[in-house]
Amino acid sequence: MTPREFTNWVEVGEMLSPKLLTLVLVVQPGKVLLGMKKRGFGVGRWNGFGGKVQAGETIECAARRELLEESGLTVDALEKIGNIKFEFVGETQLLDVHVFRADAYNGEPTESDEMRPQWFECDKIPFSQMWPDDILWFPLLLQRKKFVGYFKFQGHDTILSHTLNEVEEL
Ligand code: 8OG
Repeated sequence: MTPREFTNWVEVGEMLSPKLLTLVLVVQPGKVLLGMKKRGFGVGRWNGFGGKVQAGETIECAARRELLEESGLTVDALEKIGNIKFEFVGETQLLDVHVFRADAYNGEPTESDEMRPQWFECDKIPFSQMWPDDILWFPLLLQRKKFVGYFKFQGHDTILSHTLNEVEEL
């Protein structure tokens, strides 16, 4: 990114009101748990489990709550693995998604009103039925590499521009 692009990026980012969201990917050797979103934002797409951070809640508490509500699972350790910001042309909200990885879980994946969970082998992840940015950062998550990204969308299917970088710390 050039200094000029960075300045534009900061200016755009500051004009948009941020909305905090969580996303948890449960990973086991050679496979990852995804859920088919049954309603609302991202309906019809496979995704990790997550949602909005509520007032008075930490981001990690929100991640655990949403994981339990949507998949029936609890986890001991949640690893902060990514932070992705999403801008949608014509919309004033900037989605600020905090991505976590969990490698051990308790319970059995259970269908909820919102999600139908299913395990996928890591070489058969259904990227064509996922948000289009996921194919870019999933490999980092699976290799346990931390990352930050910014995606500018036109509608829900087209990425106009993006940045994605590995980082040491989040
Ligand atoms: O509560 P709700 O279901 O609306 O929360 C949206 C969920 O979708 C939340 O977990 C964050 C996640 N999410 C986005 N954009 C993207 C994206 O581009 N890729 C993936 N994998 N998840 C996303 O909001």
